[in-house]
Amino acid sequence: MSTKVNPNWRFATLTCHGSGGCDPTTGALVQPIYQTSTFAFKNTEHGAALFAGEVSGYIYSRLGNPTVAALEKEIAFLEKGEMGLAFSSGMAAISAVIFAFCKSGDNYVVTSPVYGGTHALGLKVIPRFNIEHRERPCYDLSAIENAIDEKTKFILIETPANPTVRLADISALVEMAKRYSILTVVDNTFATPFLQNPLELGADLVVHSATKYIGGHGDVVAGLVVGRKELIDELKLILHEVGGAMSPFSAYLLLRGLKTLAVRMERHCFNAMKVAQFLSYHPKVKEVWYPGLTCHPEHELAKRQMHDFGGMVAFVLKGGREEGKIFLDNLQLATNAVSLGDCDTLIVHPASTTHSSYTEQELFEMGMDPGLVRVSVGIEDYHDIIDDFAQAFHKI
Ligand code: LCS
Repeated sequence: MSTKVNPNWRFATLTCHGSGGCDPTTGALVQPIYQTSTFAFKNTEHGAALFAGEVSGYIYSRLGNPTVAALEKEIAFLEKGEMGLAFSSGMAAISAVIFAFCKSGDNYVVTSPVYGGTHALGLKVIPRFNIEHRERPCYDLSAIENAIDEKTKFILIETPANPTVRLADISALVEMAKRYSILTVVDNTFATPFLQNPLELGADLVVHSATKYIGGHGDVVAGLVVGRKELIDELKLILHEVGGAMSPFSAYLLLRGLKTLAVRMERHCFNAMKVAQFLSYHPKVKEVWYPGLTCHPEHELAKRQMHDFGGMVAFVLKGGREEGKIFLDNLQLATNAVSLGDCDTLIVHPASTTHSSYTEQELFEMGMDPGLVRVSVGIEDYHDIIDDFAQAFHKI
């Protein structure tokens, strides 16, 4: 990391150089891994002062760790927010947001579709605390507004949405939330700060499953949140007392991943467009969902809200779920696995895996064909991805 940062540098330069500074103890350019659970006090008085918050410093790695703090600084820098906070997973980050801002009797509104884990958390766990999760279609502003009442604390916006890649209008939802004096929280996992900066559009918090594009190499499970200090302080209380802290090694891997975020995202976007175009002309394909295609219902919004269209593509085969199964089982390059944002192409059938917490009726209500196949297009040579798809289509 360079010690000087020019604010006029473009995103790719900023990801490489980071927010400036190096390890204060050694000058190491790459953030060292402080693999320790605890930190020695200078004396009893120092320990008491640290606990009382009278002096700053590290106490215990659930409460803070230098490697993790370096990552929190970087993600806040790239998301253009005041502070970042790291969690052990994206779900730990999302659940902390709910517990930080809702109490018994409150509710929050969620744009639908949403990652199946967020849906399951809202339907199976959150109601035990008498908190209500209200899912409404991401493209239906009046349905979202009608779900807001005096007990609503925030709107959770996942855009582009997992798995159909539909979009929600962040600016319109921010404007709506401000009218009701509630918060907006954007799950920026699919887009990353390379493609959109929700905080610049007025959102209060950004959350990430950093497991995905931020890490980028499929070797870490992690979550991140960015926002104003007063909101991050509320989240810290939950993180510190409930747990769900990120490990120093995960933070190191994510810092490493961030350095190549821009180049990886450029290639993901380029390849995804090629794959989406190939699929849209294929005679065995019924529908393709990719924000970069003019037929996508939110294509115009995508052009306005995002710098490019992302690496995620979804499609439905004419032969539905049965043909989808044959297709998936015959792929050689693409791996049939959950998760996304890795260097290599991953492909999955959401209705039976990532979104199996949705009933058939719920899938129907959110306009998702049960046969939908989701592709996390990797950074391989796109010709090889397309050739692999072509040979698997031949097996149907
Ligand atoms: N938000 C989004 C948009 C996600 O896609 C996921 C995970 C999460 C939050 C949760 O993050 P985690 O706790 O896993 O870090 N999505 C997954 C998926 O589509 N397949 O496997 C996990």
